[in-house]
Amino acid sequence: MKFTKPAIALVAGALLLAGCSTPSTPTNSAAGSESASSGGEGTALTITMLPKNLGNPYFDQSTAGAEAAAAEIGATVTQVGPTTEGVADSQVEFIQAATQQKVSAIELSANDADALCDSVKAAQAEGIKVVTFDSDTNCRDLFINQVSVDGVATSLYEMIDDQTGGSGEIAILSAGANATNQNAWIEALKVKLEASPDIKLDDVVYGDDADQKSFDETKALLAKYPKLKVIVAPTTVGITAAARYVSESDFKGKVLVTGLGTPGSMKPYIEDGTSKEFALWNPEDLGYLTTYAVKALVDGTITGAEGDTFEAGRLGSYTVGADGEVPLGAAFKFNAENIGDFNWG
Ligand code: RAM
Repeated sequence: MKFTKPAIALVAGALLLAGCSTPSTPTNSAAGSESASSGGEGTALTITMLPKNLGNPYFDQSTAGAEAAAAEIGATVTQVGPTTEGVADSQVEFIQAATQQKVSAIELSANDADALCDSVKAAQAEGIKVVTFDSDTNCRDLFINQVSVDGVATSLYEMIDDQTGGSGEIAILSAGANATNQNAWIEALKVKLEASPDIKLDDVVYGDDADQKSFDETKALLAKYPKLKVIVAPTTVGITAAARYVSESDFKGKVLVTGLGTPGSMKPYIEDGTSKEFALWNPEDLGYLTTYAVKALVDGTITGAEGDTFEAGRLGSYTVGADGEVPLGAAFKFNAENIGDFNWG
């Protein structure tokens, strides 16, 4: 994917806008938090928002976006989810609970492509629309995809190539071992790395989007592979935990941490040199777009077929692509030159 200046400017503008808003703070319990709105018209649209886990600054942003859209369309968003680790088992319970509550729709970032499908299909059988965002399943009505898999893998590859200087050992610290999005990005990255035979991928380890586990996995990685040049964490929780470990250890100044992160949590590590550059998209826009897509599905404006179009408030018009995917946009790279412009996450 090319990172043209207009595209970067566009994404940067959207990110700056997101930085001006006040993100909601989800509860840190499995009970969930509710945001009701009296704005807009139409029937009572009730949405269960089920991220991979709670207490994750990335999902704080996507939920804030969902709530902003809900306020505009008169919907209710209730966030629920696993309290710590991003794993599939507990997501099943939340899907079953939402099904019993007969909500209109579930917005889901899946910790597994297949393990949730029995519960998702049971929800759909009750007429509930299931729209994935961020991380897909093999059973849903629509997937709101932040950036194409190739787009994410290209950004990761470019940063690795730059930060290793084209040779040396790297390792990946991922989220859950079955996370659909991370696994797709890692597979695409491995293909790109074939073009750089002097870059050696030593290992892929999993922190489950849990801070302590990600910290411990980073420590273990560096004990096992002390010559690592770059740790690549394509997860906002993982990258921050990895950067914290490196910045407090003797590896500071020797190992760079890159991947996908939120600017707020990574700012200290850009400033102290532990991270030279990392990337992300706008998770608030992702939640916002997802909620407008849900409205269009429930209204019957779209069915999820390729070519269907719908309006998404301040983001404008969107078209459903192949395989029921709606792409949000491009990734953006954060570094010392621009990190001061962002304060969210
Ligand atoms: C974490 C989650 C999420 C991913 C981001 C980059 O917050 O794993 O799924 O998209 O990182």
